[in-house]
Amino acid sequence: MVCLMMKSTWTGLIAVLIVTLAVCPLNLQQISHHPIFNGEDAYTYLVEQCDFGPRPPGSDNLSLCRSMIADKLESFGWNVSFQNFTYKEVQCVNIIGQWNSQSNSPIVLGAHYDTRPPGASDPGSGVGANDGASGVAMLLELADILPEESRSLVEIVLFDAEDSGGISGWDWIQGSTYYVSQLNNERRNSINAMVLLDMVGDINLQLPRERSSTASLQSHIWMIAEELGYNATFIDSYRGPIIDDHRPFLDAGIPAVDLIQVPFPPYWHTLEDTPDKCSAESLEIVGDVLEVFVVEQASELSVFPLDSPILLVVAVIVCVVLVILIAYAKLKR
Ligand code: 1BN
Ligand code: ZN
Repeated sequence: MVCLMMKSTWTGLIAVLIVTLAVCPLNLQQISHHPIFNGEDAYTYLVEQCDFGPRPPGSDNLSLCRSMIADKLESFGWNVSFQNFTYKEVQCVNIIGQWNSQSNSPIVLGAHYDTRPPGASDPGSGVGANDGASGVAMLLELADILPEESRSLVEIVLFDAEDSGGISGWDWIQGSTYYVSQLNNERRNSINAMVLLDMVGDINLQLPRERSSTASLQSHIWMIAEELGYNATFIDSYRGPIIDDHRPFLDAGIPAVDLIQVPFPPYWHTLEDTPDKCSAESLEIVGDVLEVFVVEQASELSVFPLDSPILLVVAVIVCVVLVILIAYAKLKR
């Protein structure tokens, strides 16, 4: 009898193991996703933007840079559209990259692609290597390397007119303000997460938790950074709040996180914001974290419920208990 019970138990356990192995490869692959984000490629995209020179709203430099960004996104297979708006008589343009133009992607990844013009209080950000080009560079590299199955979860939005606050009566964050104003209810409700990249390229990059960001989303990102060993960059202290392109999303009830270096580096809004202040290593650290974040979201949104490790453990325990009960029932007969 004992022998029968053990035989049933082992048969059951082997069955559980086979079922688990059959359904798990997807899950295991997602959990142990090894990021392939290439910081050197991202750094090249940063330099390519700076080569256009200063890129304030309405300028020819910004227009040329916009074409370059759109061409790159399209060459990686993304559908690109332009969202035009006028602010204080200047023609401004947000760039939107979608994998599948029909779908309501739950993740919006954003960065501003304009640079700050000279004003009365500062000389502007010049070529804006960190303040402007770094976030765009990172999103271009992500657009190239994200696994195909996770791309439809993402909408890439590159905002115009973020950085002219206080100059000629301009306010900050006009591109993101316009983008959010154009979302209908269905689309607004379909966005689970907005992640903003702003000033993410500094050689000595330190990203504190920006105070107005959505706490749960921020903690999720910081947890991934810790798992990847990046807690010297994603530091566990609070700064801000910062007026930035995540703000209109928060105001519309959309969870949003700003990844931004605070305190701002000494070259911020000066002509010294040049590529030599940035590094491929910093871009790769943040890019790795974002890549894992997106791939993990793809896993969590997967139709198969056992993609959750906790559910999987519970399912295995239930199977084992069932096998033991069946064995006991046979033993009693
Ligand atoms: C970020 C980069 N910002 C400007 N350049 C947003 C900002 C607005 C930061 C006001 C400080 C004050
Ligand atoms: Zn700025």
